Formats: sequence, C-alpha cells, structure tokens
Amino acid sequence: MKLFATTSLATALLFAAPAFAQDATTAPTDTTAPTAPTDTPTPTAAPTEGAAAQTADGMEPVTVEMQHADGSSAGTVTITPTPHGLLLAADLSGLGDGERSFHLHETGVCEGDFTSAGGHYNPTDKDHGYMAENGPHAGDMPNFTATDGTAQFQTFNPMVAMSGGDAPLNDSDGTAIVVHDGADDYESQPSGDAGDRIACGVVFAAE
Ligand SMILES: [Cu+2]
Ligand SMILES: [Zn+2]
Repeated sequence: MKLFATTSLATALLFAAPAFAQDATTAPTDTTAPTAPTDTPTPTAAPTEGAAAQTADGMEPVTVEMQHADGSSAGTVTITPTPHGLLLAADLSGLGDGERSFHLHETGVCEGDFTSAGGHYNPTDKDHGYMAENGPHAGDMPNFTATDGTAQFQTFNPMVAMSGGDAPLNDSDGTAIVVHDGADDYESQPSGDAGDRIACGVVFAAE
C-alpha cells in the first residue's frame, strides 16, 4: 500500500476504488496538477470481482451468479448486508417479458429444473405471502418486470441476514435466489402460484 501513498491523487483513488472499482479507470485526472507524475499506478489490484470472495460474515457486498436451466448466465444479484437486512441489486437477462417473481429459497443447490432449491426460505414457520395473515416467509420478496428479457432493480429484505438472527442465509443447507416465470400473487400457499423456476443462483451452497 505504500506505493499508493505518495501522491494525493493516488490517495484519492485508493479511497474511491474499493467499493465499485469499475469507475476507477474513468476517474478524471486533475488538470490543476501538471507536475503530477504520469506513471501514477492504476489500482488494477482493486477487487473488481472481490465481492464474490468476501467472507459471508462481513458487511461487504456479495455477488450471486444467476443461471438458466441450461446453465447459461442469467445475470447477477449483488447482495449488500446492512444493519437492518439485505439490499439486493439485480441485473438479470434472458427472462422474456412480463412480471416475474423473486424469492430466497431454502436450499443452496441450483440443478435441473431448480426444484433442487426447495421451498421458500422460511425458518420462522410463517405462511407464504405479504397478504397472508401469518405471512410472509423470510424469503418472500416483491415481483419485478422483465422487458426484452432483462431487468435491473433493487429490493430490500429486512427479514434476513447473511449470518445470525432468526433467518441467516448461511445455515447448513445454504440458500438460493430463484426467479419464476410468473407473478407471485402474495397469498397462494405455499409459494404464490408463481410458475416455473427460470433462473437460480446459489447464495450459500448446501453443506
Ligand atoms: Cu420462488
Ligand atoms: Zn413464500
């Protein structure tokens, strides 16, 4: 790290780079400092894909790779832990057009038609859906809309945590994110009549 400590520019880059490093290469150069060395080291060692390597117990974002049933990529979901739950940022593809449902499922296995992921994550023994009197499951989350196959959105789930609490995602059988090809009606048992499972991603693999 001493390499980066020699100029204020490098120091600024060092502070700016870790969270979302792709912006580092487009950081404006300071034209008021003509004597700045031109060989300022670029922070190529910044963790552009480090999110997936972060330990689950920390507060660092974790990127979940989503896949279709044929194994092709369905994009990513980046999960950012907060003191109050998990913020999920989805960047998905290959999902057709229309309303889709989005859940945390109880088993961290994405195989075949993704029934391997089990039911909705429900460690607190609730009923399914926001409209259910004894709902919702900890893994229930709002629907989203895919357009031309893609969807980018954020959602927040205050009922779960990466570890600890009533609904930790890192329990022994892990956790998966599942997208269904229909809308969750937020009340049908046990899973909102949401349709086929069209994308899946392992948050924590089953032990
Ligand atoms: Cu589901
Ligand atoms: Zn549910």
